[in-house]
Amino acid sequence: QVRRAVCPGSFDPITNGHLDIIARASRLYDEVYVAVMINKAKKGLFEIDERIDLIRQVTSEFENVRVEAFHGLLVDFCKERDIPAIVKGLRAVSDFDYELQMAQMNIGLSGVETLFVPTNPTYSFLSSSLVKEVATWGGDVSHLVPPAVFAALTERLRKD
Ligand code: COD
Repeated sequence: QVRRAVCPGSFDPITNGHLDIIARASRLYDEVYVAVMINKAKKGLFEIDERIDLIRQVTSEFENVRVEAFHGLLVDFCKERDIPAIVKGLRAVSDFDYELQMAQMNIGLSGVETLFVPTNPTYSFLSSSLVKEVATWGGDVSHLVPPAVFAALTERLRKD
């Protein structure tokens, strides 16, 4: 029996915090799917294809990690691929309320379990939105995202 898990998110863009969770999941499971949510209502800084491309680049060392887009319910993505577990990072108590709601909804909908991994304390304050905000105003985020993401951010923000 192949043990599969999914790390879902918006990944706009992927940060070192996301990457840490994906790396740890890849050590615990045989196959890890990184599922990039398509949200038509919310235009991000990066297109879905660009996010996927960046995630593939920065996870290329992990042979058991695959990256895919999804829309609709995460539990349907899981059902279609026979994935029994969602792996999420927990940064702080502030994440907990909403994450617990989603976990309980997801197990109620289809029996998919959610496992929480405590964030590496180095990244506990880190989010894609803060990275974008700081980078927009010229702050240095090079230690918060992988080099390929830093390059893409710099390029994107220069154009805008
Ligand atoms: N350290 C560790 N982990 C982190 C960090 C960090 N610094 N930052 C983020 N993470 C982890 C968290 O586990 C987080 O949940 C995940 O990475 C993704 O983060 P984001 O910000 O890219 O993504 P979100 O929060 O926008 O993603 C939300 C989902 C896409 C997971 C959620 O909305 C979802 O499942 N949507 C699908 C629709 C659905 O099924 N809805 C019903 C849910 S009950």
